[in-house]
Amino acid sequence: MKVYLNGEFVEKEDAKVSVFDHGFLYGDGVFEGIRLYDGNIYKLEEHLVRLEQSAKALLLQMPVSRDEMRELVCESCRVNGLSNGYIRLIVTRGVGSLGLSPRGCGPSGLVIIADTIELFPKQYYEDGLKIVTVPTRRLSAAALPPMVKSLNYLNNILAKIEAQATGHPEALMLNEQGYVAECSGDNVFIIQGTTLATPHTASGSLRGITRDTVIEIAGECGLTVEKKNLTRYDIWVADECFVSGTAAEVVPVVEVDSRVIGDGRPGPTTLRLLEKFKEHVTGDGTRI
Ligand code: PXG
Repeated sequence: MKVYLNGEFVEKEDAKVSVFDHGFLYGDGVFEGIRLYDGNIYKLEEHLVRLEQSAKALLLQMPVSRDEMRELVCESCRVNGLSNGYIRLIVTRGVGSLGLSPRGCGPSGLVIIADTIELFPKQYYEDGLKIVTVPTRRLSAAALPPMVKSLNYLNNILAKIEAQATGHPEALMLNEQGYVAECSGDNVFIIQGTTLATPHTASGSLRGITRDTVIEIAGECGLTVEKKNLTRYDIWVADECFVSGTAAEVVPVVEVDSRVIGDGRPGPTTLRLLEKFKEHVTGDGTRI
């Protein structure tokens, strides 16, 4: 496998970054995770825009233009002979000295990994996830806007550790006000009758690109979409629940905090959305 690293494609074993890169020293950088389906990169443009916006929020200089980035992403898939996979784009502050200041760092580092992806075990898609609310709250937007997809994922990693410590594969995270924000690496949705509800981004969730896709296809399933504050109670008593993300796609949730959701099986509307989601992602995208 070849990895793009600061201007050249190198073998995976040689893809090494400096320990003085502030991406390594401080998590000072941004990233994206993108899917390749049948030779088409799904929503590449949306991912490139979000990457640029994350960088802008951190006053981080993009190392290449949008056009160059698009071409490098496609080239990364081609050189690895991939037609299905997962692309990880990473932009770092670059090499600097010890100390937080980004002054003197640079140029920005760029890494593109195009690899295959290991999904959640198949069983989760068939039987649904059992998740739990964790004590760690989602970072306040006043501390670091949750829409910035930064290299510092400790907030989410702590949540994941707490969920796993209780034997659950995923964590439900609340914001400082106690409303539902998202899961450690996925957005969360509930279905109540013919309404699909998800926390608005101001609640402390990432504006997930898969979330946007789910919202787009919800109309085709006859659902009304609401973005609003959700409480744990709203989730517990929902007819159906699921999570969404680039890596996970759409995964049914059948239990939250020991409360069984619906009849404890993946809900019929969730399964219809999942079907439509699969059709949507495979027929669309940027040809590599
Ligand atoms: N929330 C958070 C905090 C995320 O990190 C999502 C929601 C879903 O967003 P998308 O745009 O993917 O629908 C994410 C997704 C990785 C990796 O290793 C990426 C994510 C999460 C976990 C791991 O590339 N991002």
